[in-house]
Amino acid sequence: MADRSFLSWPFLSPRHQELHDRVEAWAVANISRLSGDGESSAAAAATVRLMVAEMGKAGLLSTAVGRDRSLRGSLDARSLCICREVLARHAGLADFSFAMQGLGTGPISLFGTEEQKERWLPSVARGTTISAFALSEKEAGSDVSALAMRAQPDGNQWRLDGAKTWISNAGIAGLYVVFARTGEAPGAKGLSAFVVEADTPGFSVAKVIDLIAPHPIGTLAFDGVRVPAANMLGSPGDGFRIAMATLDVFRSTVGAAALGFARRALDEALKHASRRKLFGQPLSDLQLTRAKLADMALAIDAAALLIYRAAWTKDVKGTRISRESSMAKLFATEEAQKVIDSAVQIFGGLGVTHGHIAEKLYREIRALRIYEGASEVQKLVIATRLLAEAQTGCPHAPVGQG
Ligand code: COS
Repeated sequence: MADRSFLSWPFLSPRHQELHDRVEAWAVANISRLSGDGESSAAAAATVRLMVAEMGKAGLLSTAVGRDRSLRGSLDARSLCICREVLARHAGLADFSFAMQGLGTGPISLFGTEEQKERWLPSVARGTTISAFALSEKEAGSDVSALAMRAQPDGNQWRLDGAKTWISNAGIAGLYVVFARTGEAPGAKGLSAFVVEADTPGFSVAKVIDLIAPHPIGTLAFDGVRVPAANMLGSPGDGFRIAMATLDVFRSTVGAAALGFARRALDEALKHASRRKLFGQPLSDLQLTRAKLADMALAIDAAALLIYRAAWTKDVKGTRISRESSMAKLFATEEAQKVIDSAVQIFGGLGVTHGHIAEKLYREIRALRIYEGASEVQKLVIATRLLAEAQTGCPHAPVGQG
């Protein structure tokens, strides 16, 4: 049984506890039935389709897209973190299915007009449309301001040309939020965000990418894709800020997914260490094992504190949380990698056996230290905010827009 003590921390309220229990009950009742056996990209895509549909029916996705009535339509970072933590503890693809419905529509939830929200969010919340966040390009993953994809005005439309890669849900998404250069200014200031529906002529999936822990991901091609002006989010030139503010919310939730993986690794390691006999005693009686377990638990609690601090700051203080969410993602993902590695070590040979839970977690966690900003990028964000704060003396000093 995973540790629940964090649910009574002051960052969270009774409605978060209720959400935790609801998601946990859904996960216990449904995840193994929905998880396919195969470990290919195609099998993962089929599983994600199924999971999204079932999560939609169960009402879980309204939290992911900020359509939860009790929250009056806003994204609640603590709820997102709780859902991701619980789902990741059960299965990586369950977390992925939930998270991408949120990230893919995050720019609409945060920056869309009421009309745009009404147009695109309900079907994503119902699980009948899958969404995707299309930012990265071959030469612009970490360096977003180097983005090359173009969008040019064409009458009452925009014409999009170029390619995106490493796009989660490529091929199964019905809508993509796409960032492209509209050229108001050089670098970060010349980008805009558009919603592109998958059946728009000129749009195609050029390649499916196979990962060590498969999930649907690939390369997209845009060849004269025309979208109405009404599909632009915000104003021309707002794209970089929209992308970064969306990532500010979702980066702490990546930390929460890592936390879920780490909690599972610790739970499994505790059970194994108590049962396994070695040198005439349980493995857990060995001091070296105890030291490992203590380090794992410490990393998990520290990560949880950073994650729920970041989420609380967004929800309650409403200030920019670039520093807090980058710290949460950086620490939680890096520490989860170590926690899971320790679990593999405690399991010994079993831990490196294909299909074993520790082996699966070992593959699942790796990508989280890279996507939505690699650990190195998180350090840049933290240092930039620190320097800005040092100059202004204000702990949540805006830098430019923000
Ligand atoms: N909210 C609002 N505005 C923001 C912001 C945020 N979170 N972050 C930056 N901005 C603004 C800045 O204030 C700055 O505005 P001014 O020029 O008016 O001061 C502008 O945007 C440019 O910011 P900055 O100079 O920090 O941009 P850089 O090009 O140096 O980029 C990094 C900074 C590297 C941090 C950014 O490109 C990044 O996060 N990269 C990783 C992207 C990523 O996660 N990729 C994975 C794809 S999604 S799976």
